[in-house]
Amino acid sequence: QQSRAQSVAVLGAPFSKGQKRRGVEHGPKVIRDAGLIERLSNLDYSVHDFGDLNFHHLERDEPYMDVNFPRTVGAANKRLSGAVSSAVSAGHTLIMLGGDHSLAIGSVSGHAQQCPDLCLIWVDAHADINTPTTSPSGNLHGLPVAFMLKELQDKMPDIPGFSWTKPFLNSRDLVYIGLRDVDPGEYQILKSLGIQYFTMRDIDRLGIQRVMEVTLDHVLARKQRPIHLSFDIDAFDPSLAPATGTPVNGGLTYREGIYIAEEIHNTGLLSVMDLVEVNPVLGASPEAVEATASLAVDVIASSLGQTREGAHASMDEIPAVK
Ligand code: B3U
Ligand code: MN
Ligand code: MN
Repeated sequence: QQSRAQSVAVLGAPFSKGQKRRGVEHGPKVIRDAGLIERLSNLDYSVHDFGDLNFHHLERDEPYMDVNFPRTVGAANKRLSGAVSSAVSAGHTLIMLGGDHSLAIGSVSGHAQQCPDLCLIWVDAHADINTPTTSPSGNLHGLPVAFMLKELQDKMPDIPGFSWTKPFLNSRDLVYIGLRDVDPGEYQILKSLGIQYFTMRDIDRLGIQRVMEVTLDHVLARKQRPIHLSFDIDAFDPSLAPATGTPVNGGLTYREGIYIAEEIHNTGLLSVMDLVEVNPVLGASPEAVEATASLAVDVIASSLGQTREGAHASMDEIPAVK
């Protein structure tokens, strides 16, 4: 089961135009500063830090149907999509550091270019499946999943900036974990497409162990396939991850979040992971920012095989008396 890809690549995407609050573009920096690269190197990977992408500033970008910065978000995601696609084709397991969650459009679509049979596990307080018509905010970080789903094709208009991408995912290949703030239109979409999801209430009822069993069974039972894990830090309770744009009370505990990551690692199928929505500007104190960033590092390390029982490859015998 421990089929570990030897090579992990880390790619920063300092981008924030999928929502209105400034600061989330500094996510990659604070997650790196919390020691990400060193932690991954300790896990016996060869770690390739690809640095941060450069996103171009667009002078004019009028809203389209109340959707903000469509061309800016579209161009950034086109770029990210190409970078993710080439990292995956080079054989890396890729960690994408956001940035806001609109970046999943580029990340998942780039991954799908190389792995058309991928499945998607979305860990988030929010479903991020609004269409321009259902969106209450006009923020593109509330829409990324709607761009991906084949079943929503006729509900999505041609948004300027997004002509490069076409829906590629079947709704049965998607599972949500951690939901607790779902808009009316999103609820309608989840129900009418029969999407598998686990709200925080479901986690309370079933326990995280059962939730992961059903999740992995849902996406892997028919076929072993590459996993895309899209992890929004706001899935965690705001007491653990305060430095984020839209915190919602009643989120994942530390242990639930780590357990999700460990179970995904144990499949041996993690191919790309997004870690998004860490916003250092919104932390009430430097400690709040550090706690959030260090939680992000813990989740990434656990997704890549850090265990709570140790298992250090470099020590396979009890050291003898010298
Ligand atoms: N569903 C709301 C709020 C939201 C979505 N994602 C985040 N917040 N982070 C929306 O704006 O679409
Ligand atoms: Mn999200
Ligand atoms: Mn969220």
